Amino acid sequence: MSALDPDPGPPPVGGEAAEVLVTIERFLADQQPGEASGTLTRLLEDIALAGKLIASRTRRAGLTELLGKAGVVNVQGEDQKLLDVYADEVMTSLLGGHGRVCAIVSEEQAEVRVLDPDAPYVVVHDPMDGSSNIDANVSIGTIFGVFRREDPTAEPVQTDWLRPGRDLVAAGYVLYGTSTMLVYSVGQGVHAFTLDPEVGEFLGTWTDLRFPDDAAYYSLNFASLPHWDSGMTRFVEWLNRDDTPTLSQRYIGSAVADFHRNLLHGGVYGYPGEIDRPEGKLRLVYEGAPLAFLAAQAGGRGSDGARDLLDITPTDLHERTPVFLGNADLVDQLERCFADGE
Ligand code: P6P
Repeated sequence: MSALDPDPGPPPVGGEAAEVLVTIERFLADQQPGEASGTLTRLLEDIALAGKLIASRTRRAGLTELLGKAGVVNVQGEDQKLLDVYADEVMTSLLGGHGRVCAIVSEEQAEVRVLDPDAPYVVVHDPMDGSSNIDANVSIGTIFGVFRREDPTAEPVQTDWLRPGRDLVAAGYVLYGTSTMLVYSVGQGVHAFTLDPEVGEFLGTWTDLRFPDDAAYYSLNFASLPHWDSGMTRFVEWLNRDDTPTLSQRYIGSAVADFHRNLLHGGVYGYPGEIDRPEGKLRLVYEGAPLAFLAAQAGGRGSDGARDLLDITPTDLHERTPVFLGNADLVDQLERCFADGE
C-alpha cells in the first residue's frame, strides 16, 4: 500500500490488511445497513472522538500531573486516577446531549446516569482499564459496549442496562499503547483502526480479525495460584503437558492489552475466581461482556469457567465475575478442567 508511510506491513495471521486508506467514520458509514438511521454510527464516532481526546492526554500524562491519584476512592474501592476521571468525563460529555444515548454505566460511577431519557441506546464502559499501570507507562484502555433499548419511548429502567452480553449491538476498546488502536465490532466481524496523531484520524488497519488457530500465549497472574480453584490448577497442568500446545506466558496487568495481543497472536486471558473471592475481580457489565462479544465475533469465546459470559444476565451494575477470554478451543478446555477433569 503506497499511500501509507511506513507501510503497515502484513496483517495478523487471523486478519486482513485494510485495502484502502479509510477513516473509521467512512468505514462505519460504508458498513452501515441501508435501512439504518445512522444513530449507532454517530454514537461510535463519538466514542472514536473520545478515544482521540483520551489518547492525547494519556500521551502527555507524565507532563501534566495526570499521572497519580485523584485523591478519590471509586465505587470499586480503588484509588481513582486522574486519567480515570478524565476518561469518564470525556465519554459522558461526548455521548450525552445528542439524543442517542439514554443512559451510561461506568466503572467510575456508583449509579447509572440517564443522559437523554428517550434515546435509543445505552452505553456501558470502563473508561480506563488497567489504570493502576498508568504510572508505569504500561498500555491501558477504554472498554465499551452498546445496547439498543427495546422501547426508547418508555421510561429508562434497569433492564435497559442489566442485560446479557448477547444483547449487545456493538462493543470494542481503545488501546492506548505504543500506538492508539480502536478495535470494535457491530456484529459484522472485528475491525482495527490506528490513530495517526499527525492527521488526528483513526485509519483502517486490519479487518475481520480472528483468533489464529495456533495460539501463542496464555495470560494468568501466577501470584494468585495458591488461591485458585482446583480447576485452574488442572488447566495449568494441561498447559504444561508435552502433548498440548506450547504457549508462552504473557501477563501485562491490563486486560485490554492482554486481550489485544492474544487476539492478534492467539491465546487465552484469565482472571479466575479465588477461594476467598470466588467472584473474581473483573466486572461483567463493562469488562467481561463487551470483551466476550468481541471474542465471539473473532471466532473465540468468553466464559466464567462454566458459562458463556454472553449468557449471564447481571443483577448489579458492578458485579464481578471470573473472566476467561480467547481461542474457543482453549476456553473449552478450561471449562472441561473446571468440570472435574478433561
Ligand atoms: P492483578 C486492571 O485493574 C484489571 O482490572 C485488568 O485489566 C487486569 O487484567 C487485572 O485487573 C490485573 O489485576 O490482580 O493481576 O493486578
